[in-house]
Amino acid sequence: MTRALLSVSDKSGLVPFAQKLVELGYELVSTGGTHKVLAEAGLDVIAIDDVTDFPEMLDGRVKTLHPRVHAGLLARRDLPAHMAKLAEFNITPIDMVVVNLYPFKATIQKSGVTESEAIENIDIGGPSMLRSAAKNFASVLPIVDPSDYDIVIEKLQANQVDQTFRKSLAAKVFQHTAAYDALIADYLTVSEFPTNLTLPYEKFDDMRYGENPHQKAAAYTTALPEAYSVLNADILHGKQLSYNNIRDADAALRIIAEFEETTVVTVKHMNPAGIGQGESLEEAWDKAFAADDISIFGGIVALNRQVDAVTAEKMHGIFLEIIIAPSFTPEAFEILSAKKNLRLLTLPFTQTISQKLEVTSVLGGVVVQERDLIGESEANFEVVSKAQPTAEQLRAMIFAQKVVKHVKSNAIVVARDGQTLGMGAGQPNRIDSVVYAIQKAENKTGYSEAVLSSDAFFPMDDSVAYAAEHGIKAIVEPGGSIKDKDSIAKADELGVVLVFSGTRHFKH
Ligand code: 93A
Repeated sequence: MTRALLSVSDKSGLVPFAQKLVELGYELVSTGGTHKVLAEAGLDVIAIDDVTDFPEMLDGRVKTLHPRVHAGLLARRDLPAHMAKLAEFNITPIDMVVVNLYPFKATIQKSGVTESEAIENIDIGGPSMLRSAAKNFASVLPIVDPSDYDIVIEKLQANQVDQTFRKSLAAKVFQHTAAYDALIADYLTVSEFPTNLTLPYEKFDDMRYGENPHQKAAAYTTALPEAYSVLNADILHGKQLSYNNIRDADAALRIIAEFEETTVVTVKHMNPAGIGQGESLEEAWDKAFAADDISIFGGIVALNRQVDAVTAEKMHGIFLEIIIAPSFTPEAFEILSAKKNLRLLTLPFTQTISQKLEVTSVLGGVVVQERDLIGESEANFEVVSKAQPTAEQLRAMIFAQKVVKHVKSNAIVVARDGQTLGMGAGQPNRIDSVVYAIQKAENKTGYSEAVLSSDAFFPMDDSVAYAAEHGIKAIVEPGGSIKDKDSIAKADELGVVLVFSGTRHFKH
């Protein structure tokens, strides 16, 4: 007779599955709660105590951790010595393990959970049985996921349980127990950069493709989701987000989190295209749009206030991929949802970004760092030129600094208070980014009030010279170059304000 051991915390689908196993000729063995459910459903089921000849003990901490269980799972059926050993100790082989684990994640997500409650929900016996069964997948079926019950029954009925299927179930077990342990490790870890970096991620979605159509892709969320995340957004309208959509929307969320004022951010290819602020959302939109009325096409818009009908009407005229906001008025939703493919996303904007490690892939590994969450403050500014900044220039500098940290280096932002006017992004040479940003900005309304911000220091005085010669009156950069003196001298020679922010904001 074939024997299945069932021990599950999540009892959904258990009874019909067990019934089918019985029909297929399995004899059932089960632990306390699982046994109760099966017996109540009228199934013949052997109690685990009768197998181990030991009572469950230590408040259930030791139920199945017994040689009668683990030898029954681990014995190699192809080795006569192993089978003889089972016979010698009167141990019945176990051919299937159906286990899902104590709900550790759900427990630590409960508000006010104590550490001892969390620890009690670390499953030891369950993963042990799963791992024993998975190691011996050649002869034992390990089933960890209730959504696999149907396929297992189908395969058993059709006599199609082959090695490939067995191996896939075993792989699933080790992925599952590894992720389970990773979350426990994460919960208990105090050191920021542990020797083994275990990141518990869960499949969020398969995607049609990655950055390009020939690249396969999927998205994963952290096991404990972050509320302020594009992966947590409600998609009110439009089709599934693509790989690039997710990254662009993420960039938009990171940028808009800098601002409490009514703000509109547009993003293209992870760089801000235009950012505007205003008394009303409509005014903020007008400024963001005017900041770059061409690049915005096919872009992503984030707004940090409820989208109203007037603003919606204005956005409706433009081809956009995604609009993301805390909410939409019913009129605004009606206007925007007329476009079939436009995604409308909502998300709570009350969240601040928490300090978590950011992981970036390199060939053969990852590098991990803290998020760049340092705030911008006039208190850190040092005026190094003879010319002194006006209050308005200082406000514009803070605004530009908040933007420049989200632009790919070498990053230059030309902005006035509450509106970007031009940007230079990702040029390998800083002066090229300066030239480009000014070119974009210099014919726009408000350029006479504009300041120029740089994400890193100027290695030479050419950036200051170029900016000043093109009408820029105030510049903010971190400082720290051995040639700072040249830049300061150039600023004084040309009569522009130069402020050192003290903080570099590379974004590679
Ligand atoms: O407390 S345990 O770590 N010790 C064990 O020996 C053990 N055996 C099974 N947890 C153990 N289990 C877990 O009990 C299973 O993984 C399953 O999640 C749960 C099922 O318990 P019950 O059948 O009493 O509801």
